[in-house]
Amino acid sequence: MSVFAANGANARARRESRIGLAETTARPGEESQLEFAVTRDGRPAQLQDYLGAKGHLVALRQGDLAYLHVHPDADSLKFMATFPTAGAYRLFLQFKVDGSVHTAAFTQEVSP
Ligand SMILES: [Cu+2]
Repeated sequence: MSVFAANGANARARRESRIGLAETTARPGEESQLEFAVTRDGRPAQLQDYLGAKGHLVALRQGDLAYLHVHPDADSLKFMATFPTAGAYRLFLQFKVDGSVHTAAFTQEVSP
């Protein structure tokens, strides 16, 4: 788990909110489920629609910055993503809580 940094100067959000990525084994060319959890004061945060989805996930491959962009099913932060090759990918998750859009970064290793 890591504390997410708010886009603006939102000290309250930084203090009380956490976001985590469930440990995932990702293999190249296979669909992987990436599941995030956002909590405020220890309870699930109320996610708001942002650009028509509860979340937006972009993954950038280390080295050549090849990327993919996926959306979750329905009201969850569960994303199905297929990483094309092995390597380290930097994930950027965007979501909206209390009218503010947040971006959180994670690293996902993809191993054959
Ligand atoms: Cu999107």
